[in-house]
Amino acid sequence: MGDDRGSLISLEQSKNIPFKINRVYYIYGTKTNVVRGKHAHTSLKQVVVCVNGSCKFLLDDGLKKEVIELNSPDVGLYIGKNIWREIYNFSKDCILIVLANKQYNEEEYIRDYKKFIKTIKK
Ligand code: T46
Repeated sequence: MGDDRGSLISLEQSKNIPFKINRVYYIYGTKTNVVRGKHAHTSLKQVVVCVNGSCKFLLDDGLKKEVIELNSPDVGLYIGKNIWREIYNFSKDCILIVLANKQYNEEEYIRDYKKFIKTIKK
């Protein structure tokens, strides 16, 4: 919805975000050599937008791995449940905004890769 003044992107639940938004958080100031994530969620759905800078997401469903570089504020990455993610190669100016369908709940995190593989095979 940009115009000659610049760009504007609107995120609306059940319109361009495929769930009810219960939480928004953002990540910035991550050091370049840091790897974030290294976990999966048993029920959480999220959309991630890199509104500034860039980083890479390794996504793994236990069968296939895919690397996606986020480097544009007009791209949203949807991550459903039971997807292992590792986030790395952060540029100094990287800012991620994340919309989530649930409030924060550490109990639905799987932070051990072997446990993740066991869970998805059930
Ligand atoms: C994901 C990536 C992109 C909270 O208290 N509330 C929150 O909403 C979140 C997300 C985290 N926390 C606490 C839990 C930890 O003590 O903040 C600390 C850092 O969280 P975490 O290690 O999970 O952060 P990341 O950057 O590794 O992962 C987060 C999300 O957890 C994850 O779902 O996809 O950002």
